Amino acid sequence: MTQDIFLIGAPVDSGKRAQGCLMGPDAYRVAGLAEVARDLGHKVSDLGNLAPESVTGSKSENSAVHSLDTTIGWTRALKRVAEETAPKGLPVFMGGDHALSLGSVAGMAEHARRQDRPLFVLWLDAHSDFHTPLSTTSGNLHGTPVAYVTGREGFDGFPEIKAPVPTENVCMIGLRSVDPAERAALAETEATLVDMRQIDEDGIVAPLRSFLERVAQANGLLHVSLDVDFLDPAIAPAVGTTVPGGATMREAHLVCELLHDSGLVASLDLVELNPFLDDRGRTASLMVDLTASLLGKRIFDRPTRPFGTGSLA
Ligand code: HAR
Ligand code: MN
Ligand code: MN
Ligand code: MN
Repeated sequence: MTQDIFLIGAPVDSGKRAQGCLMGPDAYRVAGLAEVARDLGHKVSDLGNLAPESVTGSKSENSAVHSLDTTIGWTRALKRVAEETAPKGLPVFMGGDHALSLGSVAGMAEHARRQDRPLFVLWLDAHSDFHTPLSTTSGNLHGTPVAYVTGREGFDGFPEIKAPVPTENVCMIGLRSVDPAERAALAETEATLVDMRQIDEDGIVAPLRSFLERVAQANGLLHVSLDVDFLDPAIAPAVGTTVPGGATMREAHLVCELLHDSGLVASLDLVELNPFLDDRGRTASLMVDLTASLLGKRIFDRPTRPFGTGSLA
């Protein structure tokens, strides 16, 4: 299955204090993301880099919160480009820090609403990113997108989300750094939370397959948000928030290979790459390799087991 792929550079660097993610889109270009996708037979358009809309005067009740105007500006711009590109193909958001998902997922939620289909979100991350601007103690808004898109309170000034993603449509895989306020809030939800211990004990395939099965049964659209820190920092050092004990090379490829076989992916974020921290480009190259697996690269062809038939449970 070949697709129309839209590469959207989103040099968002407002979601945390340490800078460098703004270089992410160009690192993906240098690492050959467009060429890899074309080699797999896809039609690829690089739309260049987006800029945030101009926003001034936003204020948060939480004095820790920083870069609110810029982050709201990015959210508006990204939401719009997601809404524009999703009806025509597969948008790939080349970040940029994880604050970009405030906009990409908000736009996909609107796209899904217009299609009258449910949106599902797969969050591949060490972190749950379930703070609100009121609960965050770091003030770093890259830790908030899942709360925003599921309709939690506290996002004054951000675009309205008409059809928030139900928490039962959210699956987080790779968790190993969850703050107390996030833990308490997540306990009130129906989100599927797959931490590293579960992956160690049961493997990464079982929870992913059962989630994909649910997406297929519901005729859902799937947004995948891949945070570099999902991966173990030994293989992916170019990230500000390294957390030891992450996914291995093969676990990550297997996730992407299964995502490809599912045929369900409607949009993709590549986030938190900080090229300033990379080691001879290897993190950028790994993220491109993983994207290749997600877009159909395989070692050998094999019969794919269909999703949505209930046969995989
Ligand atoms: N929970 C912490 C905070 O809110 C760390 C969030 C870090 N988030 C990312 N993206 N790096 O997952 O500050
Ligand atoms: Mn994240
Ligand atoms: Mn993270
Ligand atoms: Mn590969």
